[in-house]
Amino acid sequence: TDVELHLVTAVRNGDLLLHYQPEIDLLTGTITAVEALVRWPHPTLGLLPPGVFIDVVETTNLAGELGRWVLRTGCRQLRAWHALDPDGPPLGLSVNVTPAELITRDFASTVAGILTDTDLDGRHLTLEITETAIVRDTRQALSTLRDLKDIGVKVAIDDFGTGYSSLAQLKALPVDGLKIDRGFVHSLGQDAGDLAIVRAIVALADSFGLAVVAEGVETELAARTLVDLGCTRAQGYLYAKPCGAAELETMLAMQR
Ligand code: G
Ligand code: G
Ligand code: NA
Repeated sequence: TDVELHLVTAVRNGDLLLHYQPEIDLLTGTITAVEALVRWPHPTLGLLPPGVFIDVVETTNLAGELGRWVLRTGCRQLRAWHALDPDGPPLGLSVNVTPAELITRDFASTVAGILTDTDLDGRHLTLEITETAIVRDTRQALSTLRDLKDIGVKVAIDDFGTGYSSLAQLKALPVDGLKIDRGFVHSLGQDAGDLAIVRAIVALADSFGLAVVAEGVETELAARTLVDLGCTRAQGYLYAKPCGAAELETMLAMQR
């Protein structure tokens, strides 16, 4: 289709844009990391969110190419932000990885190459994976995760609590963190079920030694409840929507 053709060209030429959404330390109110979120500035339809085109990317074999562009662009930007504040606590970057990318054999070496090219230390990078990849090809996913660990990159399971991986799989996975799905977070403090689920996820993360981040925090009540439950890192519209690099840079400057 027309959209597919345009998208292929946009990905090939790098005519895409990254937005960044802050991840907040709830105890200090500071930005500790950002999540890169891709946008497609379409010539006639405007700035398109990934929901509109990520499926096309998966079905047209563009996932690898798009993923490499996002990683390279995000890592280069993060390196530039580190240079602006060399003595401050180093900002982290989270990048979403599609299942197709994660189960590609050379994925970890691709990441290693991008880290070298952009002169970025891997410990500042967190790759957000989904349980889908693990279910689709457990062997290859595990092998890639071990290689990523070797190069010092962190991995978090995104949308945790909505997928199909078992606790047995979680136990065996070399990951560093969990991101609590926003479906459990947006009504937190008003819904007994969500409270029980988030409490259980935080306890699970604690006992596995995993970092835990809540996404989709929209109210002060949800934020307070998270702190009460021991989850002190969060993302959501209450703090900031995804924004362009310049706007994020202004926010970073304000907290220095
Ligand atoms: O920004 P928005 O809410 O439209 O994002 C919708 C979904 O697209 C999110 O679940 C997010 O994980 C995914 N997404 C955003 N940016 C990227 C990206 O760079 N790569 C991949 N694979 N997925 C992304
Ligand atoms: O699942 P993932 O973390 O990749 O999703 C990121 C998407 O979630 C982004 O597209 C972003 O726009 C959206 N998002 C971020 N914060 C909030 C929020 O507080 N509420 C809602 N509804 N969506 C959010
Ligand atoms: Na994500």
